[in-house]
Formats: sequence, structure tokens, C-alpha cells
Amino acid sequence: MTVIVHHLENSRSQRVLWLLEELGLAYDVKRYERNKATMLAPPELKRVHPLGKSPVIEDGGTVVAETGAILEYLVDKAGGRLGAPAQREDALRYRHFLHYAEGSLMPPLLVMLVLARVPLFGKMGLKKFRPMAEVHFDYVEGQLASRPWFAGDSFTAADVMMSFPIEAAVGRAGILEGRPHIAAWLEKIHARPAYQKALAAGGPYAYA
Ligand SMILES: N[C@@H](CCC(=O)N[C@@H](CS)C(=O)NCC(=O)O)C(=O)O
Repeated sequence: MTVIVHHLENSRSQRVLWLLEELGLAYDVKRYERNKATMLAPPELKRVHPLGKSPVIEDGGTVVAETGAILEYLVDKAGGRLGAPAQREDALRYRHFLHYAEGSLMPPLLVMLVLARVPLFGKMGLKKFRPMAEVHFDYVEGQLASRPWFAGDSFTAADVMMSFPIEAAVGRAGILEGRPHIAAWLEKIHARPAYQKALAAGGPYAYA
């Protein structure tokens, strides 16, 4: 069954296209543009899922929303490829990063995005807030200094999951200075043929 990806330009759903390419699963992309003034998704997305956010996929009659849940669904569909590694420590790290990406790393980036748009006090808020975000950026750098991929020695869906917050952090917070392992990991993922194919399939993506 061909998976339909409801894909919003310049968004987290780029990860879904990338994983589909890595897994070699058949998919069609339904593209949506953001409202130019609010940057929100268009109302049509609410017809697919009540949250009206992207990504959302349809597979036959099944609708799945939330990136982490979608990636797990696709890994299952591909018979477990690029999913949890066999070794216990790697499998635990795999699960950790699958949740950490949206659960812990994205929230400070969202705060920074909002503060950057607040006139006057935003700048001051950003300065106060920055050290809290730095804890995360240093943590990620330390993890990538210890092993080549987030779960261990092999590329997994956890790397796909971590791509958007890291790309967003580079764009919003300029995190690469003094963090060579994040920079090297980004170079590696961007060079993957599946990543490049997904970029071509998805259209505008300001973070690559
Ligand atoms: N945690 C959710 C977040 C979904 C989300 O907020 N998606 C953004 C795209 S980056 C969106 O649809 N924004 C448009 C809007 O909120 O209207 C996930 O990972 O799927």
C-alpha cells in the first residue's frame, strides 16, 4: 500500500519523507504551504487529522499523526529495518532519542523562536534562556562524540528523528561553533542519497 504523506513546507515532516526513502517504501506526497503571515498550516490539514499539524500519514484506512509514532509505524511496516538495534544499550539509546527529539530538545527551540519574535523584552529573555538550551546542545555534542550514530554504531530511525531539532538549532541558535561532532554528523546525514531524494520530493526546506 502506498503511504500518503501530508507534508507541510519547511517542517518536521521532512523526516518522514527521508525515512520512507531510506526504507524504500512507496509513498505519495501531498504538499501544503504555510500561511505567509502566521506561518501556520492551512485549514485543509484539519480534514486529515483534528490537530491540523504536519506530519500526518495515511496508509490504507489508517491515519497516523506525530512524527515519532509515524517513524515507528514505518519501521514496523518495513519489518523492523532501521529500528531498535539488537544490543540492549543501543536499543535503550534508540528509544531515548526517539522520545528526546520532540519531548526535550524541541521545546527550548520553540521558546527561542517565540522569544526572537517578541519586541524589546525578547532579546533579554533569549539571553536568560540560552544557558538552559546550551545544556541540550552540549549533551547532543557529547553523545555524538562517543559514537557515530545516536543509537550506536549503525544508522537508525533515531538519527532521522534527531535531524529536525538539530537542523533547527543550527538555524535558530547557531550551535555549531565548538561542536565538531554535531557538524560532522550533519554533513554525514546530508550526504546520504535518501536524504537528498527526500529533499527533492518535499520541496522548500530551509534547514538542510
Ligand atoms: N510533535 C509534533 C509537532 C507537530 C507540529 O507542530 N508540526 C508543525 C510543523 S513543524 C506544524 O504543523 N505547524 C503548523 C501549525 O501549527 O499550524 C510532531 O512531531 O509531529
